[in-house]
Amino acid sequence: MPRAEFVPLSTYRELPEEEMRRSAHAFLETMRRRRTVREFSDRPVPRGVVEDCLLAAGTAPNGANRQPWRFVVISDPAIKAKIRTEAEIEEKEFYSGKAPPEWIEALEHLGTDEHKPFLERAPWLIAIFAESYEVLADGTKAKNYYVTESVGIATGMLITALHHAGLVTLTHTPSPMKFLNGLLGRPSNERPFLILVVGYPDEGATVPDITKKPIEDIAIFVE
Ligand code: IYR
Repeated sequence: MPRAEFVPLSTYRELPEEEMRRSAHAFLETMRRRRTVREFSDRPVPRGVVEDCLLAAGTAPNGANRQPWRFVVISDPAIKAKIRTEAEIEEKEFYSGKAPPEWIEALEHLGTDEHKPFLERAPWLIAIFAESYEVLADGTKAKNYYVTESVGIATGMLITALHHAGLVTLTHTPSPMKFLNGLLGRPSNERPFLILVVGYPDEGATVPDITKKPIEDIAIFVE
């Protein structure tokens, strides 16, 4: 691959320190309002909003700029119903014996079970795939790098963008998710990463009363 041309960093914007502090803190407050929601309204969400959030996710840093993510964005009720059926088959197995007891116990406080009505009710499902390698026009394979890290970062940015737009999400990971390739017609070089459920919260939606770890528990400063 030819060496990239370099251009001036013209998009960077430095903030005066006071504004930097305010901005960092305001963003923290914004992010503290994000909650994973399992009760969705069926109110439609404009496709353009989802497109902008996907483009924001697509700005994510990633291995060798290969951008190894694919987002399959579904509003078709028939496809959503099929995803729900398949996911509930996997989840039923998970909750009735496949998952080790300590995993089930760790999930107890979240109140999850094998029923996944949100997969049909929410206006959008985004099935996120990680492209393990790219198949070039001549059929040869081009390796991708740090695929899981890259897709994880992009997914985090997508969740953040959707929250910033006033929507709620649920990261849903039926396991195994291989059925998504067949259902959505994706090739075998794309591995299902997760399903992001997107929409408005249902009226009266509730969330588990949980907290996030304080700074001492998540960060070690070496100064
Ligand atoms: N995929 C299952 C189980 C599940 C697992 C974890 I880790 C969670 O944080 C939540 C649920 C489900 O969606 O119910």
